[in-house]
Amino acid sequence: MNLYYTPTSPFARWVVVTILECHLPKPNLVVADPWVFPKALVESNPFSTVPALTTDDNETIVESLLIVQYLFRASASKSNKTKMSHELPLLGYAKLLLETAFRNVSLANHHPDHKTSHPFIARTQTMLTQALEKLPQYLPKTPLFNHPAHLHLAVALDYLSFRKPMLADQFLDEAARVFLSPFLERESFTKTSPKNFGTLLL
Ligand SMILES: N[C@@H](CCC(=O)N[C@@H](CS)C(=O)NCC(=O)O)C(=O)O
Repeated sequence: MNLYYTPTSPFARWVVVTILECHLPKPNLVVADPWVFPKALVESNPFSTVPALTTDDNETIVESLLIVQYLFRASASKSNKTKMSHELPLLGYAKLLLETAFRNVSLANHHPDHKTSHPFIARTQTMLTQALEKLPQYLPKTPLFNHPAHLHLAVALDYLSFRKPMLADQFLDEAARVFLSPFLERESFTKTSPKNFGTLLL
């Protein structure tokens, strides 16, 4: 199996920390910059997005949630008790928090200075503010490292802290920081930081 990814992709990061923390089957990691339509990636995924997983049956699975779901199903370990269906509301919240932050950052970064601001920049900023106001409702009391939804929330909050520091300062209170900090100390997180992810071997 090959997992196409970029070292800065928070979606790929979630897939890989979940593989490490939940002891899922380990694909080969293949760096592919989706923005330049690399041939190998486009042959498998015509949308040229990462993460994308090619299986041993030569099928391609795209979308981080589906990749993690596939790897859970493929997991030989019968002792793997974690079920993706647990805490779907939290998983959905964390997923959209990351998707919305990523869209906001991408649009702002690629926005040509001389044009009117894309309406999705303001819209996604509003979405993020509204969603972060509800963070205390979603925040788990105890961080679980082998839990895909907790891992996703931690990846999303770390992405926000890095890419949207003003929003993070405003909304990540003491409880949120207490939740996040033990994840950041895990090997799975340090190995998948943008600085280290490019050289990670699973
Ligand atoms: N919904 C997708 C999001 C994947 C995504 O947007 N990946 C970014 C890299 S972090 C990408 O491939 N961007 C290239 C593009 O959108 O053209 C998932 O969960 O896997």
